[in-house]
Amino acid sequence: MEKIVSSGIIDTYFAKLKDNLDIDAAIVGGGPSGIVAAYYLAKAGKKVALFDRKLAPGGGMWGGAMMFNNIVLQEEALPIAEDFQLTYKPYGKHAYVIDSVHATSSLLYHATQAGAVIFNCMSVEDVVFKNNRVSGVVINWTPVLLQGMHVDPLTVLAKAVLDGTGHDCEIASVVARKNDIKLNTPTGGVVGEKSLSVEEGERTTLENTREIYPGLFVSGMAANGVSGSFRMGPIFGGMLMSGKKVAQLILDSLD
Ligand code: 48F
Repeated sequence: MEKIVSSGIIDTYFAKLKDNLDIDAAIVGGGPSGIVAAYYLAKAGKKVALFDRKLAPGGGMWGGAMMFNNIVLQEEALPIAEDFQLTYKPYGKHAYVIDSVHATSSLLYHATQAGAVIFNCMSVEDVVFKNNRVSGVVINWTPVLLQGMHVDPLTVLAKAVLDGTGHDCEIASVVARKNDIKLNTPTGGVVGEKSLSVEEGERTTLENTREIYPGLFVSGMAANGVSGSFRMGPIFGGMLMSGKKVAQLILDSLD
């Protein structure tokens, strides 16, 4: 039995990894926007893998606000909440409150049920850059990077790469820094996010969700970060809507 447990895990894990070395969409970051994007892409029949450096993907959604584990959604995001079968309660005018653990686990459940493959404990440290196009991601184990070990990475080819890494916009930053190119942002580089303004931040998250370089898309806080817009705190409708919007943009580009 000991041997079956170990070989079962090893055989199937490596088959899963091998099966995802050339995919339609590579999503970097399992925050709400990345998971929602993974769900709609997988639902549309695309081959999609999501990489998150943490043991538990979910990004900034688990902790609510200051670890008060509830989050707020606005009315416009309710159709997405329905798609993920989230249970919410109205609070005040046009606001809805959801238990953040229920919300995060439901997002992850539906994305994986739809066929998105999640690789946790894996960091994306760079992209594959070919013919002036972002063409995949460069992956390594998070503990390798945390330890500062000099171990070379592996690559995953992807027709589209989504930077859903949140406030630090890590993938857009590495692409801009290394390749002497201009991104589709106000400065041509990563502008960096502004302080907190809820309505403005929510609105611009959706506006800033776009392809910022051939093959490279941004969603969620990374979208606002690259374009120099506001953060918004523990209201998550913009994140969900950004994930849905970017999935459609990627689908359009794939077709
Ligand atoms: O920050 P995060 O939750 O992304 P998001 O979808 O949502 C933002 C909100 O949570 C919140 C907010 C809402 O109002 O302001 O902050 O923009 O999740 C980002 C995920 O990306 C992972 C990280 O572990 C987290 O789960 N991540 C970041 N960089 C990398 C990465 C990387 N280089 N490789 C792999 N995963």
